[in-house]
Amino acid sequence: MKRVAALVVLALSLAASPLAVATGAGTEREKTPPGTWALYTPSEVPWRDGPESLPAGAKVAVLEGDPSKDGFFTMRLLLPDGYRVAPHWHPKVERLTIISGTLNLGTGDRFDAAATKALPGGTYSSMPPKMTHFAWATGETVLQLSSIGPWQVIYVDPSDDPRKTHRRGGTRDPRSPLPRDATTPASRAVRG
Ligand SMILES: [Cu+2]
Repeated sequence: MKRVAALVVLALSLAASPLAVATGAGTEREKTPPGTWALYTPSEVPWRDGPESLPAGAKVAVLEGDPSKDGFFTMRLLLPDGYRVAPHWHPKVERLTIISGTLNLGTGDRFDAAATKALPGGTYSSMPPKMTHFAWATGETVLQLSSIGPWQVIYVDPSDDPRKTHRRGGTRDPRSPLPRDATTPASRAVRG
């Protein structure tokens, strides 16, 4: 009896472990298929470096679904103090909740740190597709995107796209789906 209980505890802890999500085979969607419980307490959020579509220094955690695919997803972004994202747009609605810190968000094609609105923790934004915007962070800032994938970032100035610097000659079409990196290492393995 005791052994059964121990096995159950082990199975539960494996299922909830960020490590299991980060290293397991298959996509994030398969880890939390519809009808199963995706639960992350703050210390269990599976942060890792990325995504590739944003400048280096950010962290990303996929909590539900697969942002590179069609369908609902939830992911978090952690931006260090002073982090900047150049003007860009998304082909789909970007639904954003600020969890902590302050995101300074501006609209338009030109980055202007002075022309932003300070959005503190607790803010919700639902931005229509193709609206150009840019942002910078005051203090370490955590955002949550809960939206319908695929999530793509298209920079107004392609030279702002950090994916270009990863590939010689910048052969990648920025309009093609989000790089594998934007989801989970698991799905990277599957898709790569
Ligand atoms: Cu955006």
